[in-house]
Amino acid sequence: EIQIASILKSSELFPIPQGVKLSYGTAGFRGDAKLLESTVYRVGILSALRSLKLGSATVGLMITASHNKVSDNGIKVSDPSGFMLSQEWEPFADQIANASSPEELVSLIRKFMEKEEIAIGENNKGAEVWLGRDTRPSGESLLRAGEIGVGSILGSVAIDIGILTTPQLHWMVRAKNKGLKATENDYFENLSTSFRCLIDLIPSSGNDKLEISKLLVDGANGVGGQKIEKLRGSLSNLDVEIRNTGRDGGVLNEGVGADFVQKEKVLPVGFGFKDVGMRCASLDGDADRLVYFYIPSDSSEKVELLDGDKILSLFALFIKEQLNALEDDEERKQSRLGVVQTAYANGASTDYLKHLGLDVVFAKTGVKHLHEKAAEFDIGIYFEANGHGTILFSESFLSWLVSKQKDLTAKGQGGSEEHKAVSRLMAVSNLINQAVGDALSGVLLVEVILQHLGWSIEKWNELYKDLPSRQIKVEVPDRTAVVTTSEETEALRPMGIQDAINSEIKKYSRGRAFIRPSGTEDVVRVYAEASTQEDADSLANSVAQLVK
Ligand code: NG1
Ligand code: ZN
Repeated sequence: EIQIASILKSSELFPIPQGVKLSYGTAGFRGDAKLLESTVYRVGILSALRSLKLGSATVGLMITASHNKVSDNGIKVSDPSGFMLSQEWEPFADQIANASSPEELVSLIRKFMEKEEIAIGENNKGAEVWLGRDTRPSGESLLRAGEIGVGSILGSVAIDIGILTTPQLHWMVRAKNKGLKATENDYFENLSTSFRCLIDLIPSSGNDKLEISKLLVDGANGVGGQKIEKLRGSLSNLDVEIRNTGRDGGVLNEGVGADFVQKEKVLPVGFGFKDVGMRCASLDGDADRLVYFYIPSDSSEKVELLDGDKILSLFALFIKEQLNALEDDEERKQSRLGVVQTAYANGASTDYLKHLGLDVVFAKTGVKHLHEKAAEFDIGIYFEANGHGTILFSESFLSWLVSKQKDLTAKGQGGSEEHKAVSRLMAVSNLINQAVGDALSGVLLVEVILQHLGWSIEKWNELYKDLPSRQIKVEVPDRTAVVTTSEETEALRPMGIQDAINSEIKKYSRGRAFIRPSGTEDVVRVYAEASTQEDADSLANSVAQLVK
């Protein structure tokens, strides 16, 4: 009863805004920051309960709206594993976020605790929640609301771990629960050490082929550029210039950032003709997405985009090369590596990956879905076209690598190609964030692979040629009117719309198109591709007309 009094009292501070329906969506709650205090407070409560449910393991709360506009904000939960909140808890998140009064809130919490058998008492250790935020000005007061939510569950501790990228928070939560060193400095040290290790393993011939040219980074005026600045000093073999750090008056995600560059296919602010031929990377507002681009010498300020699919392809190629160097059962070797994409993946990338002989699996939009499928492989690489992705290594495969390395060393084969391949795979597993997609670790892995292969960005881009594509956002009165199949490639509702889409698709060579309601914005998304840009544009436009 003390517990209930405590929630009743604190929830009075955070009245729910009228007339908004909140949903956990593709990546947590998002919306106008001014309307989110009650939501963040309530997710604070949820995160404390999550920690209690899992034996007081540390849970993470990240306050960010990623690539959305600066006046928006959002909140998502990191499970103790560092992965996204278990989807089983999402309905509870939706319920409490929408509870219309303190009494309803308390009753929902009570019922849920009973069902989940969560007890608060002297015999239990309290909950522990780490809260991080991006650079949005609304982040600080929202973080306070989250702390009060956590604190309303008796015996809980809320720890403010400051301004971070989303992947840093997930990494730190994961490390903490594994009993590893888990500060931001540990994160940086882990990145620079494993990067160094991969650099040292570059075959000497690869090394001389490419003079290490400067990398230009678009920081989206957000947290990512600032963190690379901190990391830069401890990296050798990488020369980075960071633009759009947010300190020169630029606005977060406005005309900058990975989402802008990928969706609009134009240069971010601060990049222009002077940068022709330079290797450029763009991060999103919370640095969990990464795309590359360059301006070809034959055009004026046209952008050549290397999206998540191309990053995935580069990673797959490199990993496959290492697997090939292992003395391993041939069949096992083939089945160890799998890749996961979504319906937004460019058709040409899927063809390329299949051509490499890889197992390509499709998942619904949203990394929680991709992650799940990637975890089924010894090495699972997942990427959304927008640049969010990572490489997961299974625990059993990692132990296999460790014993392999020991064996080879014992046999005096420490300098063999196989030993090097094993060491590279282990270094990749340390470098690339095992919790979520991470633009910082992604940049480092792309850079070291390019150096390893002696490739320029143009050469990398030639792996395959993207099919022309177009994305459009359509504002509609009610986006939930669009219901898709579980694969998201066919619309079940409104009735008849899929037939109409199909007859548009038929008009184009290599035509493909689909619609789905966004889980993070109040729009319906249209995706189309075809053999020419004009066709892709025209297909997208006619499908958009059907949606309106
Ligand atoms: P929605 O708004 O549900 O399409 C967008 C991205 C997702 C994912 C989430 C989370 C596209 C088409 N969609 O989701 O892939 O990254 O945001 O940030 O890029
Ligand atoms: Zn993001």
